[in-house]
Amino acid sequence: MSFSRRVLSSLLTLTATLAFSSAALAHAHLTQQTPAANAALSEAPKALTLNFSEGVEQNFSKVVLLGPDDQPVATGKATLNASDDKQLLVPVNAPLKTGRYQVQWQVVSVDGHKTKGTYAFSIK
Ligand SMILES: [Cu+2]
Repeated sequence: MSFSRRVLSSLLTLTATLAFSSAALAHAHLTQQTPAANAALSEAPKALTLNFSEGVEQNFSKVVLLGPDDQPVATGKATLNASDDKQLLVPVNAPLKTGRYQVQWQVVSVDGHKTKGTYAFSIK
């Protein structure tokens, strides 16, 4: 490969990498949540709030709360904040006992991409 071909080839690779990472940035990533990840609460939350970097589709978004025994806790359906499509609200119906809880979320952003993740908090 000649020098100019090698330069061209690395430029193409760089362009592809940049294009890929800006597409990845457009996905809905969890930016902030209440209760916060790894929070140790003295009072059980009445709801979970999840904020994303992009708008999400309510009908394709799901949040599961697992209790200290790893069983799902009864929650209401995840709904979008009426004035902010980047925020999902999940009412917690059952009184939560002491222990560690895990939140498993899965969303589809308005651009159609799926993302998911987990975080935990505990009640003292
Ligand atoms: Cu995306």
